[in-house]
Amino acid sequence: MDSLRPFFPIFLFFLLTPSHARLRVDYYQNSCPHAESIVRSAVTHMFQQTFVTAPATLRLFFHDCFVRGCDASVMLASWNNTAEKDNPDNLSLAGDGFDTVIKAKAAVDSVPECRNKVSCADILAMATRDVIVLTGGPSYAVELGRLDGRISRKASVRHHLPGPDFKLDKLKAMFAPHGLTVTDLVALSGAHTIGFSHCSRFSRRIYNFKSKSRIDPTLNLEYARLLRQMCPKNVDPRVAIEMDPGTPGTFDNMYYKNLQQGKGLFTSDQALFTDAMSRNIVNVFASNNTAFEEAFVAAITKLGRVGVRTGKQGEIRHDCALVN
Ligand code: HEM
Ligand SMILES: *[C@@H]1O[C@H](CO)[C@@H](O)[C@H](O)[C@H]1NC(C)=O
Ligand SMILES: *[C@@H]1O[C@H](CO)[C@@H](O)[C@H](O)[C@H]1NC(C)=O
Ligand SMILES: CC(=O)N[C@H]1CO[C@H](CO)[C@@H](O)[C@@H]1O
Repeated sequence: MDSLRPFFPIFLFFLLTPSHARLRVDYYQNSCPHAESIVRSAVTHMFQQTFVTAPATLRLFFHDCFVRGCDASVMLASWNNTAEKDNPDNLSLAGDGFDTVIKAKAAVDSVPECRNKVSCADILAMATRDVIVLTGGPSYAVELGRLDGRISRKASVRHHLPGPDFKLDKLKAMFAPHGLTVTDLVALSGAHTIGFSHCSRFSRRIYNFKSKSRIDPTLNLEYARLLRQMCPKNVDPRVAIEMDPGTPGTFDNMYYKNLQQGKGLFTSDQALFTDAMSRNIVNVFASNNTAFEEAFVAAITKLGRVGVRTGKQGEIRHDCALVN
């Protein structure tokens, strides 16, 4: 027994040392001590100009982290349209999220001591926390020290982002490899308490469902009728509707109360309540906003650790849209 002991720590060290080991909340303390307040004021300024800053930035962070890790690869542009952002799913990535990071990066870089010291990936992580606070959600300390990636491929997107037609099994299978549990999945889905969706992302649920009424039976009928009004059959593809009809501008637990009433916009939302495995978590978050906020902060902190690059695996991009 004793003789085995030395092997375990060594073995575990190589296999289990998490890649986020070097993230720290005070990472820029010496190199750019005011990084957070500079980012916050740039984000606040953007938010005051347009509300979409908030949902667009929050969603951008999710997409960044799920595809090749939180390395701002989602922001890279390519001359031949082969980057992550060129994936058809990009329609959902409102330009405001990109603008927010670019503006905050410019604000940081305008301070001489900070110039080219703060990564785009970290700025996106900070901006995400800031938009959550600006819309009434919880504040939290953001772990920092991510480097920016050099690779971005359209083809990586399809297999890494969940679709709105996913049910719990597929959602779980996509979150688990990132160390995210069902509780994390339910909490993070609460991000749909703000923001917008294009009609095409749920039109099957209101027009083409395999049921007599053609409407998904897990959908609240009154809500389905309202959705049909807002999204008529030949709707302009640019039309986008609020995902949380209750309190669309506020980051709160209304999303879960909606699910209890069959008002989850996507199959992937409603499935969290339909499936007995996660229903109780939805009920807890619906009845206790504090419980939701705590779980959300824990989950988004874990999300921010996904595939983090350090050392030679990355760089601090000078321009968030281009590798150095
Ligand atoms: C659980 C699986 C998820 C699925 C299937 C999903 C799917 C979608 C879809 C289809 C849209 C609408 C896009 C459009 O038509 O414009 C959307 C919007 C959004 N999603 Fe998710 N999402 C998921 C999880 C998340 C997570 C984890 C976050 C963040 C933590 C997030 C944040 C957002 C936000 C904020 C919007 C609104 C974007 C805007 O208004 O610009 N989603 N999501
Ligand atoms: C697009 O550009 C990238 C980077 O320059 C290159 O690696 C890739 O092969 C190009 N793809 C096509 C289809 O031209
Ligand atoms: C709500 O959740 C918080 C955090 O988990 C917990 O401390 C509190 O006791 C809960 N409140 C109620 C009324 O259950
Ligand atoms: C906003 C944006 O970048 N839209 C692009 C999304 O992807 C399609 C095709 O992949 C492009 O045609 C759009 O310009």
